[in-house]
Amino acid sequence: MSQSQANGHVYENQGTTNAQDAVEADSTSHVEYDAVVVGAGFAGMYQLYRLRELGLSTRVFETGEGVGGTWYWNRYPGARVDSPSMQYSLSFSSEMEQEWKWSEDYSPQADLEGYANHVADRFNLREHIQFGTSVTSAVYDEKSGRWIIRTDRGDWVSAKYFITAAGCLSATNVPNFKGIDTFEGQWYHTSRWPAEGVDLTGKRVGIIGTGSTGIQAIPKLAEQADHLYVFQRTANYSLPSNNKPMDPEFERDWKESYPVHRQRARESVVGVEVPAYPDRSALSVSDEERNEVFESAWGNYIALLSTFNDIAINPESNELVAEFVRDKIRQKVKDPAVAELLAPTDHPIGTKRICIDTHYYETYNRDNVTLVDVKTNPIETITPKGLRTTADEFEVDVLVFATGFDAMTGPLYRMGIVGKGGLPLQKKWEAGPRTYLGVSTAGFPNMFMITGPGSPSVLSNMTTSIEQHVDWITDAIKYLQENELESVEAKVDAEDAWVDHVNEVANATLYVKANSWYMGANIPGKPRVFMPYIGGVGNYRQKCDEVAANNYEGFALSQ
Ligand code: N01
Repeated sequence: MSQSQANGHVYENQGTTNAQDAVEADSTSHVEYDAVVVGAGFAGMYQLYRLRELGLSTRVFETGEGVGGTWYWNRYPGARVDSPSMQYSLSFSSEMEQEWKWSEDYSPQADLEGYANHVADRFNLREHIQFGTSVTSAVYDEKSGRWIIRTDRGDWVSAKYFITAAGCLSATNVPNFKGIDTFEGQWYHTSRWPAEGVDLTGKRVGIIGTGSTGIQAIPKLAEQADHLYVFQRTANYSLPSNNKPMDPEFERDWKESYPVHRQRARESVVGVEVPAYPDRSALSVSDEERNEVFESAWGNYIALLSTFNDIAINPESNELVAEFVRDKIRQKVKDPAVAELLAPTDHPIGTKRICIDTHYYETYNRDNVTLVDVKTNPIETITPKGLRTTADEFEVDVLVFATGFDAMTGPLYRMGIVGKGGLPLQKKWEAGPRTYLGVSTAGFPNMFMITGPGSPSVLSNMTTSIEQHVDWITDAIKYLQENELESVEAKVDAEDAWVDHVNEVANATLYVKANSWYMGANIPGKPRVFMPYIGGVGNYRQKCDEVAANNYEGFALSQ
């Protein structure tokens, strides 16, 4: 590694020796940084920016060849954000906020990747990012009080602070289908879609998965393919995005009062400013009034689940919204049997991530689209020519896996994180993730997780939550520096109390009833635990601020 790459100090032949196998004496040179950040999406880039402000030498490792994280990897046709563009953006630079122009209400992948590149260029971040490099292990060396970080390039560095910014949905999940190796066509996971695209003209295409990704991709794949087979195991609730080109007047108005909008988002429940509805139960109004309220929210889907105060907790109220959405599906899909298959009945609405679409249900009215129910007749095997269910055989040229992610913990486990006493993170969390505030975990000093399990993260507008975490982490590091402290580590009792609280608020909702990736239910063998914090972005921020104001209450600080 060259000095110019680094802004850290190069040490020859000084491998640290006491931290387990991965840290054993190493004959290669290494660089010592103040901080290592893993991931160059919005989280990693903003963390780098803030640490540079503090004067810390920082290295960012990024598996991809470019910045953008989610928006670098998810290039599948139809990929688009589901938070409004004016709110799904970084707020730390008011100049950038004013300069940047979004072309649509809900940005497509290309715009977001372009924005990520703009952030990197505008703030000269690239020189501190090592692309095409995956962290293979990060081991805490108790003797030196430093993290030893190894990469798939065979090199290693050390750092005082180790910060994960690898996203919650970056570890792809391709189910272990029998026969997958025998398939003679092309297959792709949506999150590893080739940058140059895939020409599907004249092809028979099969897609497995009807979550947010599948629901966005299916209308686009149907436009290109000769025939599209959609293999659906579980129907999902999807609402129309009503996406449209950005209205210049709306943009101007919003930009004029950006700080007010941002503050409202920070204090909100899900990190997005949404219309306020009266605080009342869905059961407290007439059918007519309720339907009017639902109709009004249909045009602003983020609001639908906030129209009444008991949709997430009262099965009866929840069912009223669910049936409203099922009716919409029945109105859109011409074949009643297909409509019934597409109408979800096995989980309360909102307990799996609500999907947002552009002409999803209408796509099933096309002659070249076939919906295949793989719940009733599961996929038996992938064959050389396609796929066989227990009822039928399908020949396809291309298979698309929209089969999701090993969410939240997956990206962390893939980094091989080992804390004090040689304890792997995966071992510590074998019964489910245990964190204090979702940002730290006992036994892993000076390690911070941006949008980790136990924080609002995936239940919120990610840019709001990312900025809150990065600011909090940066302040914590500044506090250590100013007070000449060497390390910060969550205390076990504070962590236990936080985990109890995370579980208590989740258990008071209907969320725990669904077999969702929030619960780890999509990955065989993963513990069934509700991973994100559902207590609300605003409340969570307040709690984090209180902890900081009380000299990092619940953390052990050492000199
Ligand atoms: O993944 P998913 P995703 N046989 O896990 C099916 C974010 N996101 O990539 O439900 C057959 O939701 C599985 O079926 P089932 C967003 O947070 C955001 O779609 O397990 N089917 C399901 O249908 C989202 O929630 C945006 O029965 C199998 C699908 O694959 C998250 O990413 C866009 C199967 C996986 O759905 C993940 O969404 C896209 C098998 N063996 C994503 N295994 C926006 O911002 C899995 N499936 C708009």
